[in-house]
Amino acid sequence: MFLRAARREPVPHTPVWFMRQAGRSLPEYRKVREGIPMLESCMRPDLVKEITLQPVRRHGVDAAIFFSDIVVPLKAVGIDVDIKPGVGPVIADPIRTVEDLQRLRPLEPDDMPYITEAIGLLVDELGTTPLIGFAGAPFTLASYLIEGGPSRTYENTKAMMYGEPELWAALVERLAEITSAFLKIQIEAGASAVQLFDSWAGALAPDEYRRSVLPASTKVFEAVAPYGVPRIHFGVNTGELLGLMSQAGADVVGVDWRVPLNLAAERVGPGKGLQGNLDPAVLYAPTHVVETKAREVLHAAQAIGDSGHIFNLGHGVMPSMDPDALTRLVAFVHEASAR
Ligand code: 1CP
Repeated sequence: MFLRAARREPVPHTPVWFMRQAGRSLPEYRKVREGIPMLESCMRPDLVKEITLQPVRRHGVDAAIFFSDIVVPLKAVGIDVDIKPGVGPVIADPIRTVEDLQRLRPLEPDDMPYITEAIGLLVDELGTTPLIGFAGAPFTLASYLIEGGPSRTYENTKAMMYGEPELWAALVERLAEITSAFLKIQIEAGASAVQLFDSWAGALAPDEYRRSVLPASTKVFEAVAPYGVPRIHFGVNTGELLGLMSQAGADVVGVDWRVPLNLAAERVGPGKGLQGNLDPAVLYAPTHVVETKAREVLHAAQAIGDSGHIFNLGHGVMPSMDPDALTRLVAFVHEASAR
C-alpha cells in the first residue's frame, strides 16, 4: 500500500506511518534500550530489528522505518560523535576549517556490516510490510558537524555558508557522497524506499537554499535514482522551500503541519506524492478532535487525486505521546480513507 501510494498508483486506502514511530513513546522500546547507549543500540542488529518491528506490531502501520540515526554514518567514517540523552547528537571536535574537512573520509560499503545485517534480518521478518531506509541531508548533517550539536540559530553553519562558500561547498559535497553511500547500503540490503531528512533546512531563505543546499541534495537523489525505489524528501518549517525540495529529485515531498496539503500540492508541482501532515500535538487532544483533524488532512490531500498521499505526522512522534492514540489514528485513517 505504502509503495503503491508512493508511486501514485491506486490504493484501497491511504497508507500511514509515523516519523519517530520507533522510540521513546513505547514502553517496550524503553525496556529493550535500558542501559544501552543510543549509538551502541544502532550497531546491534538484534536490537535494531526488535525496535524497528515494535511500532509495526503495535500500531499496524503500513511501513517500518529503519531504527538508526542520521549521525551513524558520521560515526562510521570516524567522527567522534555521541548521542546524549535529552540533548541529541554531540560532536567532540566540530568541523570549521579546511583542515577539519580531512577528517571526513568517504563511507565505504564495508564500513557498516551491522546495517546490512540488521536490514537483512528485518526484511525477512517484515514480509510484505516495506522498510523505509533514511539518511540526513547534507545541510542538516553539516549543521551538527559545524555547530557541534543541536542549534536554534545555526550561526556557525551560516557563517561558513555565507562567509566561506568554497569551504561550505566542499563540505556539503563530501556529505552528499557519504549520504548517498549510506542510502545505497540500505537499499542494497533490502530497504524498499528512502527518506532524506533535511530536518533543519527551514532555517534558510529560498535563494540561499537554492544556491548552497539544492546542488548537494540533488546529487543524493540522483545517486539513488537508478535503484528505482521511491524517494521522500522532508524538512520542518519548509513551507517556502517545498518547490525546491521537490525539484531536488523527490518522488514524494514530506510536509510539516504548517502548510495545508492542497497548498503544498501547488508548491511541489504535478506528478509528486505528498506525505504528512497532522500536527503531532493534535494527538494530545480528545479522540474526536484527532479524527476531525485527520479527516481535514485526508480532505486536503484530495488535491493530488485519489492516490499519492501517505499519511504521517507533520514531524515526529513525541516521547510523552499516548501510544494508544497512535494506534487509534492508524485505524481511523484506514477506515476514513477506504475507497
Ligand atoms: O535514546 C534515545 O531514545 C534517543 C532518541 C533518538 C531516537 C529514538 C535519537 C536521538 N535518534 C533516534 C532514532 C532516529 N533518529 C530515527 C529512527 C526512529 C524512527 O523514526 O522511528 C530516525 C529516522 C532519526 C533521524 C534523526 N535524527 C533526525 C531526522 C528526523 C527528525 O526528527 O527530524 C534528526 C534531526 C536526528 C538527530 C537526533 N537524534 C536524536 C535526537 C534527539 C535528535 C534531534 C536533536 C536535535 O534537536 O537536533
